[in-house]
Amino acid sequence: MNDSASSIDKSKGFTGSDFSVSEQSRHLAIEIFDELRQLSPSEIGVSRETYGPSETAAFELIENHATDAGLEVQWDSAKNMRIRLPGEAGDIPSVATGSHMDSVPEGGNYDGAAGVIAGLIILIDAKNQVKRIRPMDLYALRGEESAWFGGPCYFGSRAMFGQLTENDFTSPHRDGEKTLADCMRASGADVDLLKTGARLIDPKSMHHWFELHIEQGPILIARNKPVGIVTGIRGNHRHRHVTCTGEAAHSGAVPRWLRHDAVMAMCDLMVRIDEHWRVLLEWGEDLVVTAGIVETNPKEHAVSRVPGEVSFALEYRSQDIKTLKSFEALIQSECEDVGKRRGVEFDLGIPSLTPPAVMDPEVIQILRDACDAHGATYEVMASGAGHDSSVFANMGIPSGMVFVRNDKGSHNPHEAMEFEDFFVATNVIGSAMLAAANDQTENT
Ligand code: HGY
Ligand code: MN
Ligand code: MN
Repeated sequence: MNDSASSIDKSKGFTGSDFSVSEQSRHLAIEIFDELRQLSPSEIGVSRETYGPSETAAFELIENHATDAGLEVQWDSAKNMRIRLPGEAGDIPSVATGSHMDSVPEGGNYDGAAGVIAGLIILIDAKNQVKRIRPMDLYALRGEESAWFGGPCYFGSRAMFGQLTENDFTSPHRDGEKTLADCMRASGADVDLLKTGARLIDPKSMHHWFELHIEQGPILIARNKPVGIVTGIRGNHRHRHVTCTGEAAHSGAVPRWLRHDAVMAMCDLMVRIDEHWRVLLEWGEDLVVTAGIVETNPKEHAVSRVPGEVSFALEYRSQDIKTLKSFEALIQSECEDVGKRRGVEFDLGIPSLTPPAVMDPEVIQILRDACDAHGATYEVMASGAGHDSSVFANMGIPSGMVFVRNDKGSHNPHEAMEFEDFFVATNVIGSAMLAAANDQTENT
């Protein structure tokens, strides 16, 4: 990968788009990635549990490096961490970057953490650049993943804006023994304050939001480009615990026409859903559908027993909120039809809804200019994966995201981001932040 740092004449100092990561910070970043990986308790991949001890340990590691570098660290009531250059004026809207520190169970080391480490080395290297009008902040965010509590996500970033609901606080941990509120309290968050819906920051105190994140799909690899600039983020509907209830029966003695087989009914429903998905894609809709968890009851299921019940998770995502809503109606009508034909009953439960988000066109242009300044080829693309940036964008904060090429996908232990690509993307975000930090216009 071409090292774009050498393409910038550093004698000019940092002037807007001339940020480039120092040699020292490149080594520091690689060291921190390795330390983070060592911290994880899981044998396979990394498991930084949302509002769990392993996520807290990761925060403390970042905090130690930030204080060692002379940066100011503050924790909010949701135990998110804000890192800032010392002595920066607190009353001027800041230019912020960051991402989440949690991971899925046995996931990859770069999902989330790459954005925090990029922000840390940007602040460290920006220290010695010419004065900026605006402060620059790094946020390490809690609880972006839905994997530990079933459906809702973006807990830390939503808490910043007072958006957590009772449905969030009572979400059961995947181990079935505790709730999100229990885990937040154990991590030191002030749950009673968060339950009031109080905002932890004023959205107007943030002039721009930038997030560096690995691409979690295969597009940048396929296009052979190190960087992606994100146009929008899909929203999602998540039905964490759909049940289908039929009638258990002897697998040999009961003929097909008298069965109420819950698994067959679920398969019938999924084939219909898949067909609707195929047609909607042909009509040009943006939609992805996944049934990521399927369970018959281990206490009673058997080879020789027609399953009387099955539970499964159902998630669908789109950049268009109308597609999400109409697809939910389609699913409901198919549940009714399959239920009537097979004598079973579906219960879709109450889905957790996460709205789509659009990245700010001006921020997209700043990022494009920064890529050009660094000679970095890039792909303009939508994000199928969800990100905290959608919370900031939907709060009206001009937001942008940069993807880093990453092989082998994500939400698995094989994530394979190249550090050279990471530094190209960090140079782009750093340059864009410095350009924004000297932007005199006020957000409307
Ligand atoms: O699930 C998501 O889209 C994100 O990676 N947490
Ligand atoms: Mn992520
Ligand atoms: Mn993730």
